[in-house]
Amino acid sequence: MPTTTKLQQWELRAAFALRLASLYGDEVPAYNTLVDVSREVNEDFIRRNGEDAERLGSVERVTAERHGAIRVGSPRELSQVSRIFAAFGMHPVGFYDLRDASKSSVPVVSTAFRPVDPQELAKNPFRVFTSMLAHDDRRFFDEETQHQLERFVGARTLFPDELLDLADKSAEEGGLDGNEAERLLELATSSFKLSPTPVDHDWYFKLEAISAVAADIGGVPSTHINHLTPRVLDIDDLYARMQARGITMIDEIQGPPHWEGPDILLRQTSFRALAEERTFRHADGGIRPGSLRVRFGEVEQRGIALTEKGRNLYDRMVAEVDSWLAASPVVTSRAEIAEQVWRKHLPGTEQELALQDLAYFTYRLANTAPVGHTVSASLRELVEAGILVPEPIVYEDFLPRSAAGIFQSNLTDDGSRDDGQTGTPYDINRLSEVLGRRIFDPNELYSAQRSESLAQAQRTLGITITDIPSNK
Ligand code: OOG
Ligand code: NI
Repeated sequence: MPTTTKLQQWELRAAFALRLASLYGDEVPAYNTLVDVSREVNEDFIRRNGEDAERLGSVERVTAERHGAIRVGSPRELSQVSRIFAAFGMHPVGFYDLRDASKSSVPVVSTAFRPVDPQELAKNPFRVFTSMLAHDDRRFFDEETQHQLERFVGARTLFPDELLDLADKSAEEGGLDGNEAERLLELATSSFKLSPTPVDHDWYFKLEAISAVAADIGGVPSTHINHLTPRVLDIDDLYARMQARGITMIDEIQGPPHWEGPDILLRQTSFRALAEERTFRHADGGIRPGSLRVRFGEVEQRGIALTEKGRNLYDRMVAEVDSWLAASPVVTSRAEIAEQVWRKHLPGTEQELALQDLAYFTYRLANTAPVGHTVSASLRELVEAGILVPEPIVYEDFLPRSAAGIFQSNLTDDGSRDDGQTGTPYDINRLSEVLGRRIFDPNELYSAQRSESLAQAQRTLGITITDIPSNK
């Protein structure tokens, strides 16, 4: 008889998310307000919308749902962090290059660690947006600064060996027993705690003049959570309630607008970074208090995942909003313009999003499903006849432009960059090499879910569906 029960990866993941939330709530109390208001918003939304409210995720999932953001300084640190997340069943998905997504100086490339299996996502979808400093990118760092960064980051230890060993064991064995699980959680959580070690003043501010993000990563002796983000079902409501409480939010909600049709992708907003006390070590040897503003609170509302075709349409719509706004910046707001652009181009129903292959859905067989004696039918026929019911696949990833907007909205200064220099080439393959494991392509994951459900429908109905979308 086993004396200790083994904790599965999803249980470890749920516990890890909770511990980070309690750590971050202690460090940044405004985060607790955000979580309280998010809960109120969700409860009211569910009261107003009944069952429909759970269309994009169960109440249990959405209430527990968080994403975190962390930043590391080197390929070595990134590969270590990826071993830690693997212990919790979180795998790298997607590549985001924020260096070009922003006019400010944001010298990072990123991926997100998250569960990839739909059942695992349903149990606990905790995900962490993880950025690595591109310290060798000449547009931001000259040779001397690059070497200083390499020395500084190379000399620190973010994650103790004991943590990495336990993490590898959990990844291999699919979880850990009680005592080891506790130790893993303790060590993993404390490696994201804000360090009390004094910050080298001159080094930090040398980096900050180049990029506040670079200073937050390479100017301090350890790493920390940058933000934790609860999920809400109505972000407009959340925004209004936070303002009403006197909390200054960034100017607008990033991503798609509010409109009467289906929610797509991801809408996000945040409150501004708050001043936090830190101690600094000065050139004269003195240690004195000061403050930094780098950490903030963010909130998000998730919509349906778009196919490549849908994503291209999305990008065209965003471009249309931009050019329209540039032509009439004073009279109209981005949100109003976007709402009109959405109405003009995007189908107003989930069913059409599915049938025009703009967004990802799985297909459920209706309880009463007589197909007759046919051997084949099109997806449109089956859906319009009510035989197959499209169920939306929620977008589990991030948007580079919103991410850049979130980074940027919290910078007091644009920093400096020299676009005459050539940037270090990074893409999903190069970052996969750094991680030592393949980064999943989000579209492949969504598309596999759709294909599986359609294959199942064909088997059950005993017919061929003629127009199954084949690509991503
Ligand atoms: C990450 C910013 C990106 C999001 O939600 O898009 C992000 C960071 O500030 O480190 O978290
Ligand atoms: Ni975020």
